[in-house]
Amino acid sequence: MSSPAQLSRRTFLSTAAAATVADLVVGNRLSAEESLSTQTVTSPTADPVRQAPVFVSTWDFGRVANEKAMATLAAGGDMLDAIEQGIRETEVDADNHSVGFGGTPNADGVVQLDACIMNHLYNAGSVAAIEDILHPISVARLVMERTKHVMLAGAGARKFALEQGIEPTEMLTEERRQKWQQWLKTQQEMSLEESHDTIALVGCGTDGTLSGGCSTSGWGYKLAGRVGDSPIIGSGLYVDGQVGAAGATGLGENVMRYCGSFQVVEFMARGATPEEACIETVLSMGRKDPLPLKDMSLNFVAVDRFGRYGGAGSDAGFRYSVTTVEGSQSSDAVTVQE
Ligand code: SD4
Repeated sequence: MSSPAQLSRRTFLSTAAAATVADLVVGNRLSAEESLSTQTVTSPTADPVRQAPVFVSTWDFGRVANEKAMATLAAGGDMLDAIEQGIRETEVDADNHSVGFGGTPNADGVVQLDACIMNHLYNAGSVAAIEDILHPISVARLVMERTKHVMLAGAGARKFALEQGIEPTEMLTEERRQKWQQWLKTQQEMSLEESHDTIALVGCGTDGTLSGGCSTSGWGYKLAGRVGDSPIIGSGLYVDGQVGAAGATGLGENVMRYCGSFQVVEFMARGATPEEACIETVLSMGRKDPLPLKDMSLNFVAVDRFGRYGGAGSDAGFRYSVTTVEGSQSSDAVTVQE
């Protein structure tokens, strides 16, 4: 079997038909002429110089999480500490209505949270539909480190967290409770934009160590017990310590049917850059699914073991944040549409 280094030198052949891809990629940083459709994407003949540490996360607010992750690393934490501490920042932000405290509740008015974490050694922990817990990402880590399981759900996940000494917290804010009561009158489905603030945070450490995490309150006013892509290893997050890491935001029902983040990492394993891998994953899902891409809400961020990073999604407004030792920036991801 080829080593990852050999794999990275392989020629990466886009599987898409040329015309189709040219029609679909309308990214701001990838013109149709440059798109994967019109050329064979050849990965470098030598490994690129590693540019790490780097943290990459979904949306503009991810910047705060990235910077906390970088500070944690600088203070002597490891990559998993960095990811956990970074995501905890988002989880306590009451202004983010799709993650942690202040998250939008389910149809019964209960905030149910999903989160997962994964390291470079294929160890993972996850909690799904957990209630009353301020930091689901930390419980996910405890599942990984202190149990023989990968995933705990619902009442069992909550019980485990309390047994670990975590105090229960009411996660529904008064503001969200009032919104939910208004919603009860119409029960109108939440738009994609309103449900759109999951944090997926992936990073590459100075020595190439990869890790990632994801946390969300999920689709607003979902049915009680609904679990999205975010806590599912391979869907909302995947880390291959020898290749790269990827995370997702968007409509979990669509991401999880295709194991989205796993696909991104697999494209990187075959030589794609992180950005190419995100684009190819969205394209591949779009080709298979009867839904138009514009209605699928599939958005990914990725980093590889060289510290290269990228993002792409089917949502025109999808943005992502990057933090290196030089600073942070948030920018538009490549948009992939029909
Ligand atoms: C979910 N993927 O539960 C999450 C929602 C999301 O930004 O990403 N919001 O389906």
